[in-house]
Amino acid sequence: MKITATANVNIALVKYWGKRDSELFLPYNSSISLTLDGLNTTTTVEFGNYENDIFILDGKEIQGKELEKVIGHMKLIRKISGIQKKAKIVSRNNFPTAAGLASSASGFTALTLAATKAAGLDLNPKELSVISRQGSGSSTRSCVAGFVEWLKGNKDDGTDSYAKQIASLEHWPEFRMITTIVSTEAKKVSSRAGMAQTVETSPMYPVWLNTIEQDLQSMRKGILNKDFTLVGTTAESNCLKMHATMITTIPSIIYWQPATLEIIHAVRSWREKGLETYFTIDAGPQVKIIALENQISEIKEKLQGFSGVKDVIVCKPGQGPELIENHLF
Ligand code: 2P0
Repeated sequence: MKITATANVNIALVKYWGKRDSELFLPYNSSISLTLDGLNTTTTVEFGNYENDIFILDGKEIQGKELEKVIGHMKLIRKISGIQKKAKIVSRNNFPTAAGLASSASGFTALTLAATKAAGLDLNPKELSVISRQGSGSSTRSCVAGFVEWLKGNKDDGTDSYAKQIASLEHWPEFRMITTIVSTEAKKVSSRAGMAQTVETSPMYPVWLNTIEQDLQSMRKGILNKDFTLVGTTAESNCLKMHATMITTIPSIIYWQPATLEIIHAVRSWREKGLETYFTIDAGPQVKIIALENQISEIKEKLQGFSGVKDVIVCKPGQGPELIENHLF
């Protein structure tokens, strides 16, 4: 049977950076994110008489490392479901893959939903997130709508490391994330390799782990009370702490470009002048601005003055993954 699923990207407000088990994708710390409306991956899966799994992304047949990741995930789904057949997988992002947005998050969530369903499984969001996690950590959080916590769990088998909703998208509909695209070049150090190096070599990593519970507590409280200042200040300082662990990794990982720093300074100066916004940055140069709906037109206008900003994408809280009827092949 042919099944098609769609899933949104998510952006972390308290970040995931470091695995305690890289086979099962178990993180050292819990993380909190917002699933975003409008930035999504659509994936069609069909098990059939194929010699090997075939993966086509945005019209191109994928080989090498990216294909290996997908095959590894399909093996897991075959093991769980008992299905033997190989599959054809066709996938499409509605944003440029190289834009440094979380394409592996939406990608593995859409793949997990479509492939498990095509294999005859009917999973709830918690079960889906446990399987999706083993394709890519950040995809755990795209399995659920709105404001989401990926619980790190304590068990060795990973059954208690899954995504749980903190608040639905109706809870805070005015909340916005603005992605500024400053570079579309592929990054030199992948998140997967980067976080492993950080855990191994950064003298700041213990500080990250020692202060994360406080950040998680503040973020949960900020979201539940719709306290924009608490959410923004916590997100910004958590992001800077994560980048401090990256920068102090040996060899150093610096994802920022000059335009990244330019926007950081701009957000801080807007704030001093009364436009209360905050920033967060992932494993790449793009800056995400945390804002509220009534600030969007002013921020967009201000960003027009930045020659380093190639594109601006505004997103509101989004849905979890869904099955759809429009197959890609
Ligand atoms: C996050 N990032 O919380 C953090 C912030 C990047 C910086 O999750 O190895 O692509 O597949 O688990 O999920 C990126 O990590 O890495 C990430 P794997 P993934 O959003």
